[in-house]
Amino acid sequence: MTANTNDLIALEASLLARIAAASDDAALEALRVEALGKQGSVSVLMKTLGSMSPEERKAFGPKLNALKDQITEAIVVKKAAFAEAALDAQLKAEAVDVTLPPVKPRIGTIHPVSRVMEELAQIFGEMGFAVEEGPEIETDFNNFTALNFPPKHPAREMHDTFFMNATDEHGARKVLRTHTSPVQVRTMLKQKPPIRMICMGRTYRCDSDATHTPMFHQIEGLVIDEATSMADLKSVLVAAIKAFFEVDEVRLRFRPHHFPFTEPSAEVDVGCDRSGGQIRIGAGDDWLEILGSGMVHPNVLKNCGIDPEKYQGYAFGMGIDRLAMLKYGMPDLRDFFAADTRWLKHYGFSPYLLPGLAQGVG
Ligand code: 2NL
Repeated sequence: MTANTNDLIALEASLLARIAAASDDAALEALRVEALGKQGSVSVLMKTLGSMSPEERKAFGPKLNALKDQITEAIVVKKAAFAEAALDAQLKAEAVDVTLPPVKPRIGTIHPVSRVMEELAQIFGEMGFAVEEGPEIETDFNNFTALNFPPKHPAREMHDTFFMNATDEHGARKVLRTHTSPVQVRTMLKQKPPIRMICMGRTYRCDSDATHTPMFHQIEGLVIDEATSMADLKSVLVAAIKAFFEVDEVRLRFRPHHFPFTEPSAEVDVGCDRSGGQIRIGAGDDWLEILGSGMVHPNVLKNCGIDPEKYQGYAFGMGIDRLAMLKYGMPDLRDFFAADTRWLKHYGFSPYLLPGLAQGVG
């Protein structure tokens, strides 16, 4: 076979046009094999050089080489263009808009009781109270004896208290704590005054009806110093209740009462409005009992290693579940512990919104 310069020009034009028109890498590779492969159109022409006369070879060889180089180059350039386009497409597909808000994973909601505990920790924390914790299974001493409960006090009865089979080192049966007070006992036993603390958590009583669940939540506060008074107690409670219910004014009414662990003791009512079928704290001229309080009984101080001649203190206790019902309008206490995800979805709080100074506790 012999080829002339016109054949070369035609072959070059045809190959370049097809390379330019190639739609993908595979088409390009097929063209490369067709032109430059062992049996390729350009390779076959190369082989004819051997049978040419020196003059023909001198005229034809460089042109053929130039054609081969040009086709090789065109394929390389086109391949690079394909690679670049592929990278562009990939980058576009994988693009992330870092200015978008984060995708919120579905991790459930914060239970209103947990939320109220966060709010109370925030409120009392700002007033200088430390948050202390203790175990739910307690000794008879920490739950009753240290708190000045006489040995035959009705609260110690089987039908009020959940007794464990386990006993302490004195042979007394352990109990599920009936209030959070043992946390304060523990704190007084391990810490010197001044003490300024709250504790919150689960408490247990053998009681179950529309307004009582066998497990419920309490917050208690304790302040011990050389000079504390019912007036201090009242100012702390007024500030805390205002902050918790997010109202500018509250009225508190102290009614004389009896607790074994305080003397004097008072139950505290908060001013409220009951018109319109719901309770509003702050406004109105009605009263709602919300907490118990008093000056710590000297016997309790003594039992906890604190000198009642030098120190005195005040203490208060509230039910957290009821605080949550009042603030967030849940009508039935039993729903709190039913583990119904629809209730939790409705009344629960976003884990992304925490109570704080800037955003308010509500
Ligand atoms: C209530 C009443 C109260 C206390 C709790 C307390 C703790 C110690 C010493 C003295 Cl260690 N007092 N706590 C005092 C008065 C009342 O709670 O109705 N709670 C729901």
